[in-house]
Amino acid sequence: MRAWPSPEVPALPDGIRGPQLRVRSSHTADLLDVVPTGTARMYVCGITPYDATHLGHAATYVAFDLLNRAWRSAGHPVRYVQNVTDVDDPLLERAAATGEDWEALAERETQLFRDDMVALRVLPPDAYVGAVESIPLVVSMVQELDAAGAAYAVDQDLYFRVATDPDFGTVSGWNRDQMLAVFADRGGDPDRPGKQDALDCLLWQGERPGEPAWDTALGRGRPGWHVECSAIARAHLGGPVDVQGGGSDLVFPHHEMSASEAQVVDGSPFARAYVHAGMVGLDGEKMSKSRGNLVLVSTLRGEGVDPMAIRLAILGHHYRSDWEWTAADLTDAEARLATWRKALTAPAGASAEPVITDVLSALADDLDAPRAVARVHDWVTATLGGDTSDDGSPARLATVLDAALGLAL
Ligand code: 5CA
Ligand code: ZN
Repeated sequence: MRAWPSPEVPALPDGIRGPQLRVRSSHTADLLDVVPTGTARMYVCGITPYDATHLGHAATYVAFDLLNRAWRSAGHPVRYVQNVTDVDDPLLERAAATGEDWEALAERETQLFRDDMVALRVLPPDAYVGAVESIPLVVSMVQELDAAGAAYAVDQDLYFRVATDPDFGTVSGWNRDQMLAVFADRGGDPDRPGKQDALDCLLWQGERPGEPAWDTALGRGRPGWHVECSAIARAHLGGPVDVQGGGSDLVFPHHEMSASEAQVVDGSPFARAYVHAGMVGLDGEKMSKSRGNLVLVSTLRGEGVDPMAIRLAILGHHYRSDWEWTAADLTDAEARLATWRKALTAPAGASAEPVITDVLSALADDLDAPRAVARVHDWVTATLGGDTSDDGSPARLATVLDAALGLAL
């Protein structure tokens, strides 16, 4: 599948390099050094394209864009893979409800997502991979799971036996009760008769009347959700990946299951770090397509909002925190952006070198964008307050903000 065009990433000014990156992973209590050996490899779960990009999606993809940029600032090449869940229950249900062709719906919403990512200056993945085009990969992975004794049939469907992974549960660190409490709400079917364990998850779904299906060695059907991501990540990155990413609603079951499935066939951990972005809410509820309480990036863009103001508003919140989107987030960011532009296009400003160091350190310290933003804002205030002691400093700082924060001013 086509990704989207990349924004320019300027080289950091001479002599400037970011520190090594540390992030929080769900599977361990400590901050983790994510220093890749050779090329850094990141897999981030992509959209299910049945409705347009909302601020929650945008915040999650901006978070992993910061991670991608922090690695690059530290001098590491990065290989980044993202999927598109272009066949799954929510997409088919939406298409059935509106009478639209499911493929047309997926293509339209994927294109809108690409346009939103371009506007927000999010670097594209090196491989942008759909579930449909990955069916052969999924089929061969399910066959490997079957050969490992980790798959069984219930009617026409195939299930993953979670008990075959001795490390099942270590990605989330959740106990069985916590898992069972959310499994049904997050695509699982704990009560289906014939399953060996309530937590076993679908690998392959046999054809249902009126739903799309493909002829494969597993019979006619379509892929389960979790194995889609493990199969794509294994084929396009190899394992273990340095970072598996997504929003915190994917910690369980999605990231637990996809890691387990890969671990059973590979005999090694799926990822070194499992990094999760917090949930963005609106009016006290998680922003979600199924709830319909959405602020869409494309709506804001259509109203003429500068995408850099949207990005700056997102950067004002730490990626791991849950936060509420408010209209004030945007108006504050718009006002801030105007003052930043004034200071950063001046011929001289307050001393920039310590600010550059602090911005890169903040980002390397578990992607602390709010700290970086506050530091820049202090510099802007000093510069506009008349401190022009450093010739050329605005241009140097502007380059770093573009490369590391993705803010083209
Ligand atoms: N296709 C699957 C992943 S394989 C999926 O979860 N798609 S999605 O469209 O529902 O979500 C896309 C990404 O946005 C996921 O990483 C998800 O965790 C994240 N996300 C969804 N809602 C929010 C929200 N309210 N705040 C922050 N991130 C969110
Ligand atoms: Zn995924």
